[in-house]
Amino acid sequence: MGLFKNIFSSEKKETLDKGLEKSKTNFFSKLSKAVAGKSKVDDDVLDDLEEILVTSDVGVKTTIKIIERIENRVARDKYLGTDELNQILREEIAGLLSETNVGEATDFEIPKDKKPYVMMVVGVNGVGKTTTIGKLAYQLKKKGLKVVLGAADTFRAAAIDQLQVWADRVDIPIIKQDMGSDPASVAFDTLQSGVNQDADVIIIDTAGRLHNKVNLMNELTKVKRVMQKVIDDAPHDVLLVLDGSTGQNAFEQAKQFTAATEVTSLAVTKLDGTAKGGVVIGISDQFKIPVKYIGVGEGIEDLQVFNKYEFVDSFFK
Ligand SMILES: Nc1nc2c(ncn2[C@@H]2O[C@H](COP(=O)(O)OP(=O)(O)OP(=O)(O)O)[C@@H](O)[C@H]2O)c(=O)[nH]1
Ligand SMILES: [Mg+2]
Repeated sequence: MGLFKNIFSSEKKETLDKGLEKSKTNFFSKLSKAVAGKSKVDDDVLDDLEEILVTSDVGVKTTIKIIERIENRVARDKYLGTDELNQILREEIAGLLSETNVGEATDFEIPKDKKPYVMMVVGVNGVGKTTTIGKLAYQLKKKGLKVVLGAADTFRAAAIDQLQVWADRVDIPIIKQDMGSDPASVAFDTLQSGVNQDADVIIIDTAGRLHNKVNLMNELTKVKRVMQKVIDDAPHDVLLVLDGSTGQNAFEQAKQFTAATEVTSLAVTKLDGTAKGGVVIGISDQFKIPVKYIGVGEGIEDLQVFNKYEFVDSFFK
């Protein structure tokens, strides 16, 4: 099928295949039970499939759309063998996701017309913001871009240290202040420094935990406003990081954040070691905001540019 052009490096594919292993094992063991002893995709199989998709964290809305597509196909083709079900799922889910085509990247790159390109990374605590920033900075630096980090999560001393560790690992500058200082002030300093250093990309880490949610959202708004004193259209990208291993919780967080603040892209982390990888299918179907990156491990190389076809291909194989 032409949809799955082999444009991906085999190494990337291997990491993805491995990362999705648990999700796949979970899905296919349920699916093989559901089709055991049945040769034809009938109403019972479809009922079971619906339940399996929902319990694999694809989400109810997206599951309904997938089932509808497969029902249409059954009506059209009259006889669909259960042995074809994987292939059909692959095709129909890829088809569904291609309907919400929101500018998909194929490589780590940033728009060239903004320099410095300012990214602000947001999300609740522990989802993988700092780690994602480190991995992303590494990839961008590999592309020859000059990257500067800003430690605007001043809520915990360890948060600043953790970003410092990544800056050292990637060997790039970091702008920071003491714990408890004003995050907006750190962001301001970082943007100024980035402009002075002629940086290509600035990535700002933010706190995921404050005394309450309203505080957090107010702070993010303030950080943005202060950035605009240095670069009037910054931030150019607000990247919301979601922990894929929390399944439906990741959905909820995406809903809440996108309602409270402007988010322009998504990263879904911790897809390795979870059986809830199906959540990415639901998120990329239901949010108008593109999933740009996925985290498939804790290592520096374990961030991938999300490609939905590749993902579906890996998942249903
Ligand atoms: N397995 C796995 N672990 C990850 C991934 N991304 C992040 N982690 C781990 O998740 C934990 C939390 O990551 P952080 O980057 O500190 O998360 P954070 O959002 O910055 O957290 P706060 O600073 O507390 O708000 C760390 O132990 C990371 O190593 C991933 O893709 N896979
Ligand atoms: Mg952090």
